[in-house]
Amino acid sequence: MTNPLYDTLFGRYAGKTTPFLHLPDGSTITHDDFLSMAARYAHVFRNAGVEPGDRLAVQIEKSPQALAIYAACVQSGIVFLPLNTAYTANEVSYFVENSGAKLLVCDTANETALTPIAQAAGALLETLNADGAGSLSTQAATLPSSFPTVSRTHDDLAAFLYTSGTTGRSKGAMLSQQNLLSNAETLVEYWKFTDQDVLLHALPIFHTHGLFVASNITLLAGGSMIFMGKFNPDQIIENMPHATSMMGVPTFYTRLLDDTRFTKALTKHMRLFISGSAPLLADTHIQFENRTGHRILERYGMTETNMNTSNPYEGERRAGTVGFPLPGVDLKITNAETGDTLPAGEIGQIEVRGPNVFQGYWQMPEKTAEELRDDGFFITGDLGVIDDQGYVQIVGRNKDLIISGGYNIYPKEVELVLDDQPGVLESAVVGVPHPDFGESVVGFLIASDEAEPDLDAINRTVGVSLARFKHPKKLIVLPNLPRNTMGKVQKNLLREQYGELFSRQ
Ligand code: MLC
Ligand code: AMP
Repeated sequence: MTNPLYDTLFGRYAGKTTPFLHLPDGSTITHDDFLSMAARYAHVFRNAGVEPGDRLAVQIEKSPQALAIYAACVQSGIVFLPLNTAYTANEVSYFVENSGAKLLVCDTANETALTPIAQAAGALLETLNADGAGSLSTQAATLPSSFPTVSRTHDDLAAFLYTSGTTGRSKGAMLSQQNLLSNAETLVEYWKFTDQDVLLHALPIFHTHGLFVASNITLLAGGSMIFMGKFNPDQIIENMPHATSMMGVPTFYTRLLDDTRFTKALTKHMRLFISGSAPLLADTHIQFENRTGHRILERYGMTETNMNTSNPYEGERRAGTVGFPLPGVDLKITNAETGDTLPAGEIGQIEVRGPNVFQGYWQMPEKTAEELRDDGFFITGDLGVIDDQGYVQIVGRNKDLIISGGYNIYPKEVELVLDDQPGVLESAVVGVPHPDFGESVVGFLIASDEAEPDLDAINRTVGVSLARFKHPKKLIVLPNLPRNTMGKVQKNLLREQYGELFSRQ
């Protein structure tokens, strides 16, 4: 009986009282405590009739328990489907229904709103709060602290992560055990993680970055994590003396640079700062080095592929680039029209292939075929160029996507909601530079003949449909939208014209 992902990341710690999670209240959870918690949850899931291969959706605040649900799913062969806590009930409804989840775990605060949604989708519902209380823990308390690991192969699915689509419908990216394991193995070696590492973990654990990159690597290396509920500069600064490494989105680093307590002395002992999920401005890279003497190591990844490229650990970490393709990853730059590979120095779409690349989108064969070629190359939708020394630079996106504070927002999804509002004839949503979030969402509205749009009312309605981070930070009514001769809205002109909207005072 083997389960490669469970055995490698979790099972090997059975009986080991080595520290795994250091919590802000000063307590520590050992590897063995963590495995016992996961095993009890695995029993609850089995007793509820959730079978290997079934999906289990989870929308709860970050906590050791939330991470243990991931381990429980891996151990029992269940496909783990974590959801952003910011998603509204409307959004969760789609994910539960689309994935066919057998069970939804939510916070008790959302139980009333989500119970009818789970029922309509034929899913069971259990609760778990950030403090560990809830129906899941109540049942788990009386169950055994070990669970017979379910046998899996490398090709079996381990997780679904939903990514928004250009048409506005989210797609479930299917990730196999091998996708996750191979990437963790590569990164531990590339970034030289060891059992001496203590990682500052302030990222959410419902996305690739905080869940797979940060947690899987730490587990594989045998290190521990200072596990914080969310990014809070006070907590980061207080805990940094006990850490060796940190991972974050660029907003983490710009916020730390804004804090005068973030000094060279504070970071002197640190081994590594890693950034990803959104472009790190070369200026931030340089400021960080001037302040601390450390060069942030920037890497590039995606939900569908885990990590693809990274700046080197030992060689030159070059600002404004995402480094080299990782070992085992093939990367090429192609002509978007013909698919032909372009020579070094030419800009084109980035395609990647390797054991890290996902298995396709759940029940969307056409979407899968559009992005995943028969020969295994995945069309990322990012535009890039490779320089003469092999460094990959991301220069833009071939997809209409906004990345705000590391979260992805597909304009189409927001436009569909805005277009539906009284007084709105049509809308265009674009991302403009923002000093804190990198990019921020702005909604442009064209009034209908009958009425003027009521912006307050629109903001309220948007709040019911869409997660907070997707809301336009500003709505602007225009007499018309700039269009090209084909009638297509020229979003680039809006981005240029409103580029200074959020610039620092
Ligand atoms: C919060 N808000 C955001 C936001 N996060 N708005 C836009 N973009 C975001 N990212 C909203 C809040 O709801 C609030 O709204 C207001 O902005 C201010 O909130 P805040 O308290 O300042 O935000 P905070 O809680 O501090 O969160 C900011 C953040 C967080 C940057 C710390 O967004 C974060 O942890 N981001 C990480 C995302 C991540 O892990 N991405 C990885 C994806 S994986 P209001 O109106 O109520 O005040 C991936 C692949 C790869 O991309 O390569 O890694
Ligand atoms: P997601 O779908 O949330 O996984 O986001 C993946 C997208 O984030 C990629 O397609 C890129 O556009 C972007 N991304 C991730 N890392 C970087 C980076 N280091 N620099 C620029 N963009 C990045």
